[in-house]
Amino acid sequence: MSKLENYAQVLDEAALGSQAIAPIDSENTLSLDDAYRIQSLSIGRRLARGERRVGVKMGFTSRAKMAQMGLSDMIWGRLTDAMLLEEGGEVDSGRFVHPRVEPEIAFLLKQPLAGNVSAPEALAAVEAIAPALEIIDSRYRDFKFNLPEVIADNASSSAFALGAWHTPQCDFGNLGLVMRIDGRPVQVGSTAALLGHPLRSLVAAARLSAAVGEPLQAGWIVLAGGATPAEWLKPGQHVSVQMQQLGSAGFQLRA
Ligand code: OOG
Ligand code: MG
Repeated sequence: MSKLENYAQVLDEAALGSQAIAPIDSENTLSLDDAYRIQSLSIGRRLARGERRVGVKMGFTSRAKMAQMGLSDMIWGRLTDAMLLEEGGEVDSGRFVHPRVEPEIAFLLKQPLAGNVSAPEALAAVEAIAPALEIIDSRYRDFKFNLPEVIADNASSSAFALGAWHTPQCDFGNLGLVMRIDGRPVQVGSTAALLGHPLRSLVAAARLSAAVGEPLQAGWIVLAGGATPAEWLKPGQHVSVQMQQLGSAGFQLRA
């Protein structure tokens, strides 16, 4: 087994067993290409177990998220069907190491989208948009990592919840949003926090996915990234995000 395959196995097993691991790049020797290769191999293990690829998640597309994690380069990860929570559903806290939650907006594509596309071209490929919550759960101890480490760990992706799909006809470039934990507002923000307009995140997803030979597909979901800092999540808590014009998404973390 190659070194990269070995890291992919370690990360996949950490996710499966909800066990934190030590950093894998403490010597700063992994390149970004190595990191995305590890991510691909690790997701390959999930696909081999029967999970299905359903899209892409973008990370560090807002200043709030970059500042919180101390990294300033956009990253992306691969979404599978096992990460999608049932609408308004419950999820077992045992599935996570140390989960955090952040408010996002999701795109559902009706056409493939690849390469250097303009914002209007990206919009033309969108079937629907929905408010979303992402549960991120770094497999690294203390939720601490450098850029190659978080990329290798599939950008901390763990689970996501979606609200109802809406037509993308409305102007969604600056929709106010409130994230609540047990009814208490914990983060307030706007979709404008995502690169000035969340469509720019979709444009970036189209370019980055095509660059590794996995162009965005019709039917795929793209998560545009956290619009505010993430909040720690405790067993028993209920989380919701309410977005102007788009309604809400939510889930309960089962104790
Ligand atoms: C990395 C994942 C970043 C986002 O939306 O910015 C991300 C992390 O914060 O652990 O999902
Ligand atoms: Mg996110």
